Amino acid sequence: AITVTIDGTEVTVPSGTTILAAARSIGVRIPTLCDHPDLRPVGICRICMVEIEGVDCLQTACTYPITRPIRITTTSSAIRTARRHILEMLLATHYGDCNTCKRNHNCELQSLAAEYGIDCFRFGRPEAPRYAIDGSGASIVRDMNKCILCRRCVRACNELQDVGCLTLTGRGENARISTFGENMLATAVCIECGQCINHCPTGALSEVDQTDEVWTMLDDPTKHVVIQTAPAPRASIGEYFGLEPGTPLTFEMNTAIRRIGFDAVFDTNFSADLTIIEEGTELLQRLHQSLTGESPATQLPQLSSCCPGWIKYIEYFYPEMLPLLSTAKSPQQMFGAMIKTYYAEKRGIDPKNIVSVALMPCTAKKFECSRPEMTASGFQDVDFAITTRELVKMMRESGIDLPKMPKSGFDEPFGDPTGSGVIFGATGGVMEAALRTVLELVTGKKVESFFENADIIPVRGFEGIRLAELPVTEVGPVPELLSHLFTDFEWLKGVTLRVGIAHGTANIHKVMEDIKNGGIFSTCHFIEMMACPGGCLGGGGQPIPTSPEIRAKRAKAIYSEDAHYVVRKSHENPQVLQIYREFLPEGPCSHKAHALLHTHYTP
Ligand code: HC1
Ligand code: SF4
Repeated sequence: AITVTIDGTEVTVPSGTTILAAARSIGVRIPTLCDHPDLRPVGICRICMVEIEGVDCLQTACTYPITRPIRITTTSSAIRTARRHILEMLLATHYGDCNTCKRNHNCELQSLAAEYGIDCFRFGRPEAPRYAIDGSGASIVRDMNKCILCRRCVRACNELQDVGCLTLTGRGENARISTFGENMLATAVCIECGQCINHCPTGALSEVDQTDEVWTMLDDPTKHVVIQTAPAPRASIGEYFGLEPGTPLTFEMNTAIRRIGFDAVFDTNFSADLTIIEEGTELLQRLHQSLTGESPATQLPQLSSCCPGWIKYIEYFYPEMLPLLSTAKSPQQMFGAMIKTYYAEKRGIDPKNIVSVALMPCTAKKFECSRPEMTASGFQDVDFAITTRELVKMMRESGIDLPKMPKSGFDEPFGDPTGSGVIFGATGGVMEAALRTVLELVTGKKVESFFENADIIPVRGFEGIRLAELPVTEVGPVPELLSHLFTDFEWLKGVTLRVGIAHGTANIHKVMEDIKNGGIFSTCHFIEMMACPGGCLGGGGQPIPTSPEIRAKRAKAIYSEDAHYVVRKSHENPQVLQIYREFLPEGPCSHKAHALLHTHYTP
């Protein structure tokens, strides 16, 4: 350990710690633009310059490793002049007006310019845009006129996501961020996860804004506009209203959504539970085929299929492994199909007049609802997927101060939130919900008799890649729900279920390579894959900023909601069971269930 002095305060840090990290550890704030807690430091923007006694020129705090006792100054007239100069240079090439920018009030460049008292464009400003805005994709918009070349998007796309869509091209004043092969986003190899947006300090990247289209539908008296709300946004939306990350506003959000003008608000938890029944049943079918040798070609491990960013990833990079994907649609899409069939029938509304909106933490969900496979109801099943950020915009336009809203519940007939549905929002949540259900259905015993409570801790956490084993020591009689498919579960007795979890596509990449090479993950029975770091709670449509710390707080909120709900297992969700009785009487994975709730992705 080495002791250094920062602005007169001593601090002892392990050798190799950067000046930036050492300063942060004692609460000294050094401004940065290219630095991000999710990404490796690169020292490009140079805003973090500091003085080191005895060293001639200013040094970048984010890349300077502490290897000897030094005296550091983080604020002085020379430092302030240098930082101002950098900001003025950035503003000289930055085209666009803060007033008309989506990141107004949430832009790191804007905040720093204000902090450093920049009150004129000393080096001028561009009179006209230099680049055309690329809004050709389903989910992401790129406006390179606002780019400051910090490369956080490039690093997110390459380091975190391992997609390699974004890259730096050109030199000097021609340097710019482009897509690989200079393709427009509509044709680029992009998984639409939105991590580039979440890591951008300015308004150069944003989601395709569909709020105007939703407003038009809300204003049309002939339309019945409903919204389903995903599990992750409720744990983060408060961040845009001045609350700490991880302050859930589930029920305040319902009231706000009705005030905005939606005719009904449903909880995606319902269809998350439906997904678990379908996907869990499919897993049992695949296990049965493989363990009894009924079908030697059975595809295991089954890979989860609710994350559209991940689906795009496997389609692009591992098309030959598509048969491993569960055929179950995502909860968003299952709900879409149910709303325009079951709900329309029950409420006596012509499905052509139903507008189905989904509130999602995710940009790729926009792409997902526009997929040609997603029309099982005879219509586009989900019409619009809006991000948490877009809903906040609609709330602001409606003068809503969300935390002050009274609480209200969800609309019938899809019922109240469940613990198993809400944990879908965190990495490992889909797996935990699936295991709660599969274990109980197979053994006939409560999960609580195997674990301390319904928490299945071995699958929780933030490790990028996780592996867990659960021995099935006993089996029970086949429950009614599955009696159309199995006569007994003897074939599962003594089997150790091996499951895997990966989040962030760089981690998914490793797992996929491991499966291909016959490694440990090829021996798994089921693997949950989520494209975004932390799972959906770290999704590309969530409040900015993001960091491991913020995501951990959101996860805590999600798990504490789960612990407080009465129903914590998908197969105990009364509305889901009701749907099987009333609407899908042939049961999970039956012909009708397949037609509405499953799909196939073809290479
Ligand atoms: Fe998700 Fe899902 S968990 S994918 O993260 O399976 O987006 O929140 O709604 O569909 O339930 C997202 C979240 C979400 C779906 C569910
Ligand atoms: Fe979207 Fe969630 Fe997948 Fe991220 S992890 S791409 S937010 S579904």
